[in-house]
Order: sequence, then structure tokens, then C-alpha cells
Amino acid sequence: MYMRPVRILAAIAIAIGFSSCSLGFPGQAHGTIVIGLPGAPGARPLTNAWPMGGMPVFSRITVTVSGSGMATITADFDPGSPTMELDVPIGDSRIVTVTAVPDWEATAEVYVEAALPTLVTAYSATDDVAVESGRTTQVSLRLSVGGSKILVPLSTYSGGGMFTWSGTGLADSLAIETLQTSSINSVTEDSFFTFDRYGHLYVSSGSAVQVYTDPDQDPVTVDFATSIFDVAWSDEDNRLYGYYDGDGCNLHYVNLDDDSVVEVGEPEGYGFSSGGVAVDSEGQVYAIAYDQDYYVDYVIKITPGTPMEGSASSSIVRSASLESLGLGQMVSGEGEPYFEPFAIEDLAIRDDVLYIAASDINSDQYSSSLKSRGMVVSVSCDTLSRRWTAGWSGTDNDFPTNPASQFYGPRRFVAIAPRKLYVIDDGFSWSGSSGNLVDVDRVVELDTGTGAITGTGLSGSSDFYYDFSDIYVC
Ligand SMILES: [Ca+2]
Repeated sequence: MYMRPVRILAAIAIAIGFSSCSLGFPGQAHGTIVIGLPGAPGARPLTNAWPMGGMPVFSRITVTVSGSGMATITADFDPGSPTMELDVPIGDSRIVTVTAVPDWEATAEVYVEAALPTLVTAYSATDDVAVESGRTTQVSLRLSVGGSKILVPLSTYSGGGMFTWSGTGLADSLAIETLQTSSINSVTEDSFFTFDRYGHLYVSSGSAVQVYTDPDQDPVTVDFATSIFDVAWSDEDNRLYGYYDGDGCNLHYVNLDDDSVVEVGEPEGYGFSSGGVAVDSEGQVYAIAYDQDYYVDYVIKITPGTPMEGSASSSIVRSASLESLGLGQMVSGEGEPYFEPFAIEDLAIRDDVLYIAASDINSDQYSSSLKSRGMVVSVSCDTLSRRWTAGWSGTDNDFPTNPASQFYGPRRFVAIAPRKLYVIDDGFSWSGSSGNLVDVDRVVELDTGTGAITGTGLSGSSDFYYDFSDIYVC
């Protein structure tokens, strides 16, 4: 049942730390932008799991405007404002970003007994607009999940390659020492996470996906009827994609409007390969595939065709070799040097940028080239060209030389925040002399703008997916 918000908030925008005469450059011409937020997160129901009918109650709305030749403007607005207005120096490309922080306690007073997506810590939206002198530019931004709690799949290593899985812990930040508990229990080494724009969390588990709104309540099940690992939700067509890359690889989706399952075929000339799946805002799908002539691995961008009787073809839009993206390295052997790709662990898309987590690990105790390292590569969805590479220790270093800014083995994307991504880093360190390898388990924070690692933490809060501490090197 919809009730009026219990808190009536003044409808006047309050710009904090901003006045039109103190920013920008002397004599610079200005225009006005008016920001509207149509389309409420949570407006779309998902198989009776989402009774909430509109916007959550926000505790804070922050707008930033940036671009060349201007000082970045940051302004906080009263969450009750129906519109938000700012005076901005003119320019062809002004990046407008809105971040809205939900107050779930206040929201619960408005939507009594509703399951609320309390994993969400921020909704956000961004757009690029031209601002002309003396003119008013309307900016319509569609909010979607922009921040979440950090998901920590909990495993304990019991030796002999065996793990005990005990659910999912939650953290507000990397610094936290005691994880919050949740009801997200159906997690194993084959589980992957994704959010939709409203804040429902999708967790793969065998041939099903558990969908959590409130992480303390029972999930709704989406059934793929076939095993899947990585999952990705499509805003364009309300599909949930599931990728299997165990014994063979295949791609399916469930149409969440009618629960029908469709298998998506490989594009002509390609075969799906180990990696994961991601979907952009236009509903185009990204995966890893090899070409059938030369068996070279690519990131492919495909458009699924019209489904017929449970299957759909796909056509290739664009491809980029893993070599062109730096997702591997040249190896010299007896013959010609050849390119050896790293292990692609997870794919994710945010604001139409693709993020690829890749590891390069060798833990064979008899090998002369032990290594534990990796990278996250950021790729433009438009061009499939590389934007940046994060956390790489360098070709000549088998282990991080600076663990505060380099990966041991990125495995999963487990949270987002404004301008941030969180990645599980699971690998090992080694003293270089005889002894056991030392397991490394932590969560790493990345700046999505620069690719800089801006934090590490939650060390040892879980053993995650692999354990190397049994391995003794002579
Ligand atoms: Ca581990």
C-alpha cells in the first residue's frame, strides 16, 4: 500500500559550497542546468518480490558537474526538491552526475512491511550535456544502483582442497572488522553476483538464481533449468543472462517478464570460451570467445536474435583480441614466441564501461616460475578499446612488488560505490625460499575513473575460492 511520505521536505534546493561568483574563471559565460529524476528505482516489480511503489526516501542528493576549462562543481540538494538547478560555465561537454543516498529506515516508515533493497547504499546517474550561454538545459537522469554493501562469500578451508561455505557476510567498508550477517546463504565457489538497477541482488547457485531484495528475507528463485555461473541483468529488456563455462560453455537468459528460458547461440565463426558475461544499457551482450580458424581468444560483443522455441542466434557487433587488450603476455618457448592469455575470471559493466578481472597464477610447487598476480582491464563498450589497466605488477614481476596497489589474483566483482569497484583478490605470496605458500584473501577497491587501487581490506575475512597454504616449496 502506498502512503504519503511521513517527512515533508522543503522543496527548495540548497546549494552547499557553491556560489556562482566564486567558481569558474573570471568573465566565463554561464548557462543553467535543470536536473530531473524521472523513473523511480523500484518502480518495476519483479515476480512479486518488490511491493515498493516508488522512490526511496533519500537522506542526501549530491550533484557534481565537471568538464574542461571549469572547476568541478559539487552541490548538495534537499532530497525533497522536485527539480535541481545549477549555474554552470558553458561548454560542449559537461558531465553531470547525481548521487542519491537512500535512508532505508525512513523509507520503511513510508512503505510499511515492504521488502526494501537495503544492500543499496547509493543510487546514481550520469550524463554528458552541452551548456550554452544564458540558456537553460534540461537534464533527465535515470537513477540506478550506484553503491552497495560489500558482499563477502564466506568459506573456510579445511585442508585437502575442501572448503565449507557458510553464506555471505556484508561490510559497509573495507575497514570493517566484524562482518554483518545476511540470509544470502546459497553461495559456493561457482556463485556470481549482480544487481539490477533497482537494487535486487542476483546470486547464481547451480541451475537457479536466488533474487534478494531485503538481504535478511527469503529470496525469490529464477530457474534456468541448466547450470550457470556468471550472471548479468539487462535493463533494456529485463532479461537475466547466465553463463556456464564449466565442462563446455553456453549462454542462456531468462525473460523475467514471463520466466521463459532462451539459449543464445554462438555467433558465426566463434565458440564461447571461459570467462563470464556482461550486458550494456542497449542489451548487447559481452563474453569471451575463440575464433574457429585460429583459436585466438577475443572479447566479443553480440546482439542476440529473436528467440524461437527456446533458442536465439546471435550476431557479432565487435570483437577485440585479448592480446590487443593486454590480457595475457608473450611467452618464448622453443619455437616462435606466442601469446598466452590470462585466466578471465569475471566481467562486469557499469555506465557502459566493461571491466574484466583476469588472474595469472601458477602454484605448481615443482615449477620454477611460481606466480600470483593479475589485473582489471577497463574497456569502452563502444569501441572495445582499453581505457586503463589496474593492479598489474608488471611482466617481469611474478608477484606484487607493491601489494597496496597490485593484485594477487582478482576473482569477482562484489560491490560498487560512486566511482568505485570492489574486487575479491585471492592468490598467494611466497618468501622465495623453501616453505609453505602464504594464502592471500582480501577485497580491493578500484577507482573506476583512473584504474588506481585506492584501498585494500577485509583480509582473511574468508578463505574464498582457493587455498595455497598446503603447498610446500622445497
Ligand atoms: Ca584463498
